[in-house]
Amino acid sequence: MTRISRLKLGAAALAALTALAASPLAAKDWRGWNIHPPTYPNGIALDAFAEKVAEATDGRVTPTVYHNAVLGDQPDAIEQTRNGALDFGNFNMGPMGPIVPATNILSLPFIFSSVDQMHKVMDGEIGQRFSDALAEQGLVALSWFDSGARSLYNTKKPVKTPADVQGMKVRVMNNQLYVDMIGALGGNATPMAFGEVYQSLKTGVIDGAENNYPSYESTNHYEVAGYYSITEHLIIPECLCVSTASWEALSDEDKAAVKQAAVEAAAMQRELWAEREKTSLEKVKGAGAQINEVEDKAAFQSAMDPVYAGFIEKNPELKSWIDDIKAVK
Ligand code: GTR
Repeated sequence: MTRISRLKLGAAALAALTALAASPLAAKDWRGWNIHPPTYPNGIALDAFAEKVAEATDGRVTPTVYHNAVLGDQPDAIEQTRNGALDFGNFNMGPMGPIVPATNILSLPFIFSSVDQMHKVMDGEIGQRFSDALAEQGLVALSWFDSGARSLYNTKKPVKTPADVQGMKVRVMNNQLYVDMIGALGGNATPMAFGEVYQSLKTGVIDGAENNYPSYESTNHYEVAGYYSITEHLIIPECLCVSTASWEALSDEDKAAVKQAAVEAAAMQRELWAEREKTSLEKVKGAGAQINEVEDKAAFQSAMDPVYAGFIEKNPELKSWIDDIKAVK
């Protein structure tokens, strides 16, 4: 074979390969982001999603989940998924707020009366509105995961009244609403990546943070911040979101298979979540964490009035969404 004909053959093979990669028949190796370890309810459910997708699409879509935030912190991962550098991820609606303003409603303290009510809202017509808002920003929300209720914890003392938060340095997720929330209690909020919180608590850079029992436990924050006060100020759902670019590259049949796998993964996650909340609580208690009830929750709620007022002033068009959520019983 002459050099020219070898070159021609090489070029033809390359063209064929390129065509194959662009065709809907080529296998798609999806990369997915997870902030938690693979043994966390979300990690287990995401791995099950990946397996189910590969099976139901006969290998046309082969997702891999990258656990422990190895692909970047949450705001970065959201951005990467929007622009198609990542294919999917499990995202909390907290750090989603700066990108998809409507989702900030889910970050309003005490917006839901219970986790059950949050499920009702997210699984119904209002949930669809959030999905539509996400879709406008390049994310297809296929199902909703549970993230329980978030409460305050710190290295110093039990928090019983808003006054106990006075002067406390509290880590929050990346969203101005949380800065306002802690500010309204007289504390100083520091937005910080999840993975940096342990060390910052340990070295006294911050006094406290806030999260649900499973995250308080899985990150070992309870070892360094032993006072956990049941404020339950935030109930924030999380999506299993796919990049619009990756989604649109699928055939209708594969879209249906991926959607189905995501719905099943969410059902699995919620079941595992309920279990994990109990085991995490047992574990942190067993390790000596002091958990206290907050009797006067109403005091925390009314301290949030300026946060709501500021939000409504900035987003008057979203006021009716708040009323709609409150009307779901
Ligand atoms: C967890 C949540 C994560 C992340 C984390 C945090 O409860 O599942 O997605 O948002 O909290 O506080 O950063």
